Amino acid sequence: MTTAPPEIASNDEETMILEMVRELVAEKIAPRAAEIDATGEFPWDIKELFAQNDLLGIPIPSEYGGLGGTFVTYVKVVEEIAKACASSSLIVAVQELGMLPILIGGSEEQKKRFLPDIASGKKIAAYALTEASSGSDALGSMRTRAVRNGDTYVLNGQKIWITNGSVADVVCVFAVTDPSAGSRGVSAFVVEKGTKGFIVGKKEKKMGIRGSPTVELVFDNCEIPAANRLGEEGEGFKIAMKVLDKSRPGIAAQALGIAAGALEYATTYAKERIAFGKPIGQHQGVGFMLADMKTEVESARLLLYVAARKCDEGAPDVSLWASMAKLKCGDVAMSVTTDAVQVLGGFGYSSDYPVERMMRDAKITQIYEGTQQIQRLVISRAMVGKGK
Ligand code: COS
Repeated sequence: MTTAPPEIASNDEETMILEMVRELVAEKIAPRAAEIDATGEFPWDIKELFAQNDLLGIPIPSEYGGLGGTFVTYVKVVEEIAKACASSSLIVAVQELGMLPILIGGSEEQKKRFLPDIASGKKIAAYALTEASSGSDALGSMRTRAVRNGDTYVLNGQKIWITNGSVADVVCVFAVTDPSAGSRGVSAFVVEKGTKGFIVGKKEKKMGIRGSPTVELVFDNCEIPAANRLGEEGEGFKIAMKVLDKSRPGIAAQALGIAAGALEYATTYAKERIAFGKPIGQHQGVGFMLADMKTEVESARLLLYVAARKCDEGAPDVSLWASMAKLKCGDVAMSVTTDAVQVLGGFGYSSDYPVERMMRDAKITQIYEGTQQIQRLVISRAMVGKGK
């Protein structure tokens, strides 16, 4: 058992939520995880389960229909779900990612219009920044254009790698409104499902998080009301970056949960599997591996909870902490799941055991919401500046 330092320990309300989540995970999510991975289908039943239990709007303020909870609670919930099923945890994490542009950049009217249905789970939200030629270089290579036409904007372009894009009702899309204005030439828009010219394209076939649909979105003369622009024209890139500051801890939480789930499984296995007359965990070769895995998971967890607290406080150095948490947790997810497969030996490599799925799921946490290289860029820029 570990005792959390007081500043990150749960209060009564959070403890209640986490107990409820642990029960849901044990009863309804863990038994479905392998099947969700195998079929690669979006688990609508689990999305409903989250909606019924108010887990889709944890950090949305109560005046907009959310739980009004903290980011600390939110990341702990994502972590608990990811221990059993990374795809399911992404339903909670991407609902947050998709609503954040509205919470951060939206007017009072827009927040009242969009957030309650997202908080209740009636509508699914997504976030569309990435394009074929602009992943890490999100700003410099953005091609999607939005052109003002009276009371509307007409969007043309393509976004790729959009998590939940095919199931989303509300997508926050970033597009260039002024190609000559650099970072001040991007604007943010809410595009609603069913809008003419909003087309769901190719679905990616992925190594992991297979129950989470990742798709291309095409905007073909897609005309949306100007009332769906978030913030002023030209404020979109800053909104996109501020969103990532608060969403990267969610992905860090997913990564940490995957690592913790794999560690738990490997530890139980190492206590039960006998070799040379005793449990393999009591052989130094395996025992020391478990010790390193445990130390990595616990240190990643501390970093993550501090980053989440920074989100709650609106701390000026939130980018730095969010990126450090994402970097550490993503790397820990990859190393711990790889070691968990090793602890299980041949069984670890079989899909009859969950650790191979966890290892496949872990990889994406080093790639999306900013690669590990981008996190290092953000961290080092916070330390020594950007330069030319
Ligand atoms: N909060 C507020 N504003 C921010 C910001 C933040 N966290 N980060 C950057 N900005 C602002 C800068 O202050 C700058 O504003 P000005 O032009 O007014 O000075 C502007 O945004 C451009 O910033 P910068 O010059 O740092 O942009 P770069 O093109 O160098 O790129 C990185 C910045 C690399 C950090 C950004 O492109 C990035 O995060 N890329 C990865 C994107 C990503 O995570 N994709 C995954 C998609 S989501 S699944």
